[in-house]
This record gives sequence, C-alpha cells and structure tokens, in this order.
Amino acid sequence: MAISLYYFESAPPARSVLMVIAALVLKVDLIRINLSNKEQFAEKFLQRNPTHTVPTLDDNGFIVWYSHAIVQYLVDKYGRTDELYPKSFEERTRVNQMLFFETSILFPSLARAVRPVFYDNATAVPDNKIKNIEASFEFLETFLSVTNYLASNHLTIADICALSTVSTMQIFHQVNNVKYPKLVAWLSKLKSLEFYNVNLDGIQKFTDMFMPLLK
Ligand SMILES: N[C@@H](CCC(=O)N[C@@H](CS)C(=O)NCC(=O)O)C(=O)O
Repeated sequence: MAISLYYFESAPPARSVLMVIAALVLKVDLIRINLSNKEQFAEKFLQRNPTHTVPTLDDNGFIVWYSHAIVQYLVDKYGRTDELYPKSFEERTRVNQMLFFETSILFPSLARAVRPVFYDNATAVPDNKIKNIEASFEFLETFLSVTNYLASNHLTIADICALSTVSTMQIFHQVNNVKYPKLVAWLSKLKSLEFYNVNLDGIQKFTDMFMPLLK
C-alpha cells in the first residue's frame, strides 16, 4: 500500500502539504476531492475525515487530517533530517507556535476575506477583512525582524504553511514592499525554492475561480 493525499489544489492547506511532500521528495498518490462539486461529503470520504476537509492523508490506513498535523507527521516519519520540524524541544516549540499562529490568525484572515465573495455574492473583499489581512502581515513582518524565517534562522514547516496562505492572499491583496520589506524578501526567497512549483497550479485555479467574481 501507498501513502495517499486527498487534496484540492485551490485549497491553501492542501497546497502546504503538497509543498512539504515535494520538499521531502516523497512518493504520494494524489486523490483529488473536488470541493466545487461537494465531493468532500461523499460517505467514503466522511469515514476518513468526519470534518470533510482537505487535506486528508491516508498512510497505509493511518488517517490524518488537518494540514499542520499532516506536515508534522510527514517530517517526523519520513524526513531524512529533522530540519523542517526540529526535534530539539525549544526549536520545535517555536515551530509549533508559528503553526498555531497560522491556523488561528493567518489562515482565518484569508478564509474570512474570501467567503463573502465565494458564498454571499459580494463583489469586493470587504475593507474590514483587508484590515485583518494587513494586521497579519504586520505580525509576519515583526516575526521576520527577529529571525530570517518565521520560527528560526532556517526553513521549517511553519514557513511552508504560511507561504500557501500568503501567496493566496496576494491574488487579491499585494504585500506592500515599503511597509513589509522583510515579508516581501521572505516571500521571494521561498518562491525561488524548487518545492514552490507545486503551489502554482492551485494559485492559478484559485485566481480563475475568484477574480471573475470581483467587480
Ligand atoms: N485547518 C484545516 C483547514 C482545512 C480546510 O478548511 N479546508 C477547506 C478548503 S480551504 C475545506 O476542505 N473545506 C471543505 C468543507 O469544509 O466542507 C487544515 O489546515 O487542514
């Protein structure tokens, strides 16, 4: 049996896992769950993940859902080194801290911005949602003035999870170079890495779905 990832390329959390898989050079079977067709509610998928979200990983029958838990698991189990998710207690805590920031502040500021457009017929991202995104950018800029990457001076899974979210925000709201020079530099450094290629298809599909809805 193999490792399977249930994904939808437009979903940023799924793209975080795709990028970590690419960074680890793992062989994983990709199973597309088309959220636009509500395939996540199929009984077979709900048995694997009752919360009906992508990404969901099936490693020879061991099921993990929630992108942050999946990337932690993949590096712990399959990483040739622990660099992306260090085992040292303090370093790992710093990475976990940033993963919690990603899941509780950064990603929700994206989700809350796009929801009115996708689901409530809004034709622009509401100003207060843009303000939340800007607040997230300010946090990221502050983190990056302490260390070169979000959780340490080297790349970790925290950077990759944040990258999928920020690169999606950039579709409709650019990161200002003057206000956030460190964040802009971090983005361009990460986008030059080889694993970033697997993010591009999803960014394009998200753009194709989202931008025509704006006036
Ligand atoms: N915190 C979760 C979020 C996953 C999530 O919300 N995925 C969305 C797509 S971005 C989804 O699958 N939505 C389908 C649904 O809720 O039915 C993670 O990191 O995996």
